[in-house]
Amino acid sequence: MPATTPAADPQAFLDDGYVMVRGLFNPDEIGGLLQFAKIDQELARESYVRRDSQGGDTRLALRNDLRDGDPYAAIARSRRVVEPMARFLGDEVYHYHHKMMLKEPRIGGAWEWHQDYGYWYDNGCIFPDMGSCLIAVDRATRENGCLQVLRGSQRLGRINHTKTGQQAGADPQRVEAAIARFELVYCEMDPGDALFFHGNLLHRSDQNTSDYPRWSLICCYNTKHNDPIIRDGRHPNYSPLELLDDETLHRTLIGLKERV
Ligand SMILES: O=C(O)CCC(=O)C(=O)O
Repeated sequence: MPATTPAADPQAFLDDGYVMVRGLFNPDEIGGLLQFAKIDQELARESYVRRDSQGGDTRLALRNDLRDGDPYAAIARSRRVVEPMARFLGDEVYHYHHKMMLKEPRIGGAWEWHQDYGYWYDNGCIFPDMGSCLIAVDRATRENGCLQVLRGSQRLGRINHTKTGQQAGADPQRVEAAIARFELVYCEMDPGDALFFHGNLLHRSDQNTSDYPRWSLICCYNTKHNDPIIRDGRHPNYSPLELLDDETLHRTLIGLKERV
């Protein structure tokens, strides 16, 4: 499993705020997911739009629950994703939510500079010990609006967020200072590559002005010691995650081709 390679070194996550694992999912596995997702009517029905500040529409489908037989849930509970995330965050993690980002050709909107913990802080999470794993389903390039990160910016701690359009963005003055201090990295990714990143890492993405879609699955995790101090928040409180082994995940994803 690629996640045990030196690239999954927790020190790199601490220093940079992210770790890229190339080929976490092989072409057959991610190909199965891609084919299934593109015709998945339930996903399409559940998706909704978040308008960016320039009027671009970015579509996403977010789930707090892990449904039986659901391939996105299988990935979110897989050892392949969960174990590296737990190593990076230094504790057992649980599923906070997962979402498919559907950045469509020509209309897919931008995401403003933000930290995920900037959103999650208000959900009663008192530590920033939270993270996301973005898995490229389509190829992600600068042209179709790949994720951009400011390398090491998680060291700034949480920045205040305010509403811009239908999204919340980090305080622009702080963002400007961060841009002057941290390297801007365009996370171009092949299908199956995965980016693990810390909840305080500043990130954004451009509109998709290309002719190609940019779909990605983002699985978000909280640590056990950071169980929200409120109940009935926007995302779940701690409950142990039932992990899916690699062989079962592989069979699930390969088998999706038969469901399309
Ligand atoms: O998919 C993207 O372009 C950005 C998504 C993002 O930053 C988020 O959901 O927090």
